[in-house]
Amino acid sequence: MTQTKDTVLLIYPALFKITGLPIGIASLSAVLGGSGYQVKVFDTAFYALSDKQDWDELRADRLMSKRIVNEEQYWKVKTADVKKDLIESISECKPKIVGISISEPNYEISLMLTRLIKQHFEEVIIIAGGVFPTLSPEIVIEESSIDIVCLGEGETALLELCNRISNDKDYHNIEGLWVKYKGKVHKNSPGILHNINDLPNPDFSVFDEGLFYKPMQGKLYKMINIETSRGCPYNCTYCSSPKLKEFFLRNRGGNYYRSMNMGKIIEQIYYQIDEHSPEFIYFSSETFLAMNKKDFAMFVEEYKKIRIPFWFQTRFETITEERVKALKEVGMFWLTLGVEHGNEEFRKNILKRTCSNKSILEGISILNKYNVGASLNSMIGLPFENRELIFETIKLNKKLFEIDNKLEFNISMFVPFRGCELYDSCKQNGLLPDKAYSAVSDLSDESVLNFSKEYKQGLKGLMKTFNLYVKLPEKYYPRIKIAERSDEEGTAMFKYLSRFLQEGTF
Ligand code: B12
Ligand code: SF4
Repeated sequence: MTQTKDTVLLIYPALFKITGLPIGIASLSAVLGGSGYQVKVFDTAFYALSDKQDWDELRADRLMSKRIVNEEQYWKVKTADVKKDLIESISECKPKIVGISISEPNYEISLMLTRLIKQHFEEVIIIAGGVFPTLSPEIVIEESSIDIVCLGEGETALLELCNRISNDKDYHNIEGLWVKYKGKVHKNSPGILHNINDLPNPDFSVFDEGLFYKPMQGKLYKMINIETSRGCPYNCTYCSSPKLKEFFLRNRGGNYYRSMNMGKIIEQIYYQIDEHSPEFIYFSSETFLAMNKKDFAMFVEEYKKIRIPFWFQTRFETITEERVKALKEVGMFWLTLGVEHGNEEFRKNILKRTCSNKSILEGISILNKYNVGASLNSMIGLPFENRELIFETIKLNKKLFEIDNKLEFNISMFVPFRGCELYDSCKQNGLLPDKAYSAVSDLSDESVLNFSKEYKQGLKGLMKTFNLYVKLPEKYYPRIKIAERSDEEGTAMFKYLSRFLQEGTF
C-alpha cells in the first residue's frame, strides 16, 4: 500500500456554468493519487465571477438551444466570495504545491486566483499548465505570482516536481518545466509525450457533483467523459490542436495526435460506469470517428452490452451511413459537428477545412435518416469575411435545417487564440488591437478584431439573429434585419420573431 504523502491542490478555473469533466486535471490527479499524494480540486464553475450572463442562458436567448428545466436540482450557484473560499480551502488542506490549468479564455480568472494565493501564502509553489502556458510560456512565466510553467503534458513532470519538493530536493532542472529558482528562470526542454495507453484511468472522484452534469436537449444529465484520443489529425487555422502537434513535433519529434487502444477505452468505460453510474457518456476526442475499421467494429460489438446513451464530436468527412446505423443501434444520441463557414472557398483557404458543402448536406441527411440529432458550430467575425459571406453561412445552415428541423445551430464570434495560425494572420494584417488583449471566450458577442465600429455592431446583430435567419422563411428577412438592431424597435421585433420559433408557428 502506498503511503499518503503531501496534499496537492489543483485549480480548475472554469468559466461560469461551463461544466463537464476536465480530463487533464483528472489525469494529473490519477497519477499523483497513484503515488500516494492527496489531491484536492478547487473549481470556479459555479461562481458568477463577472457580470456576463451564463453560457446556457445566452445560448437559449440566442435561440441556439432549449432553456434548462432542471438546473436547480444539480447546479448549486455559490453565493460566497470565491476569494474567501479559496483562502479557506488552502488553509485547510495546506498544500506545498498548487497547480492551475489554464486556457486563454480563463487566463484572467487564473491570475486573479494565483495573485490571491501568493498574497496570502507566499511559500506555496504555484505551477501553471494547460494549452495556454504550453503555447505562450513566455507570457505566463512573466507573471510574478506563477513560479513554474509546465510546457506540454504534465503527468510525469508534475509528479517529479511533487517528489522533489516532498523530499526537499532541488527542482530547477525537471524536463517539461520552466522554473523560477534562486532568481533565475530555468527553461528546461519540453516534457515527454506520453503513451496514453499506459496512463491510469482519469480520476473524476476529485470533482464536485455539479461538474458531472451537462445539458442535453434542455435537461441536465450526469455525464462522464471517456478519453479515446489526444490531439487531432486535422489542421484548422483557428484551433490550438495543430499548434500542439507542431509543438511536440518540433520539441520531441513525436505526434501529439494519439489514439487509445480500443481495449483500454473499453476498460475505461466499465471502470467509470462502476465508479460514477452516469446517465450519458461523452467520448472525449476531437474527431471521434477518425478511428479505423477494426476499432470501430470492436467498439460497436462491446457497446451492445453497455448501451448508455452517448454523444461525441467528429468531422463530416468521417460520417458514413454504415457507421451511423451501427452506432444508432447501440445508443448514439447526439453529435457535435463543425460547419464553421458556408462558403467552400473561404472554408478551405482561410480556415483550412476542405470538406465540401455537398458532404455536409449528405452527412446531415444520413443523421436525419437514423434520427440522430446534432449541434452544428459556425463562426462569424472572421478576418477577410464580410456580410455577404456571413449570409452564405446562414444559407448553408438554412439548407441543413430544411433537411432536419431538430438540429441545433451554435454561432460563435471568432476569437484569435495566441499560437493559432489565424492569430498570426490577424496580426500581420493589423486586425489585432494594439494593446495586449485578453482573449475572451466565444461566449462573447463583441469581436476583438480591429473592424470598424459599424461592422462590429452589425456582427453583434447577426450573432443575435443568426437562428432567426436560419429557421424563419425568407419573407421574414426584412423584419429580422430590424431585429438585428439593439434599439427599442429592434428589441421588440426580436422578441416578437423569437416567439415564432419558440412556439413553432411559422
Ligand atoms: C475537452 C475540451 C473542453 C472541455 C473540458 C475543458 C478542459 N479544460 O479540459 C469543455 C467542454 C468543458 C471545454 C470548454 C471550453 N473550451 Co475547450 N477544449 C477541450 C479540448 C477539445 C480537449 C482538452 C483535453 O481534454 N485534452 C486532453 C488533456 C489530457 O490535455 P490537457 O487538458 O491539455 O491537459 C494536459 C496538459 O495541458 C497539462 N496540463 C493541463 N493543466 C495542467 C495543470 C498543471 C498544474 C500542470 C502541471 C499541467 C497541466 O497536463 C495535462 C495532462 O497531460 C481542447 C483542445 C485541445 N487540444 O486542447 C479544447 C480547448 C482547450 N478549449 C478551448 C475553449 C476556447 C473552450 C471554451 C472557452 C469554449 C466555450 N465557449 O465553451 C470553454 C472554456 C472552458 C473553461 N475552462 O471554462 C480552446 C482554448 C484555446 C486556448 N488556446 O486557450 C481549446 C484549445 C480548443 C481550441 N479552440 O483551440 N473544453
Ligand atoms: S477538426 Fe476540430 S479539433 Fe481538429 S484541428 Fe479542426 S477545429 Fe481543431
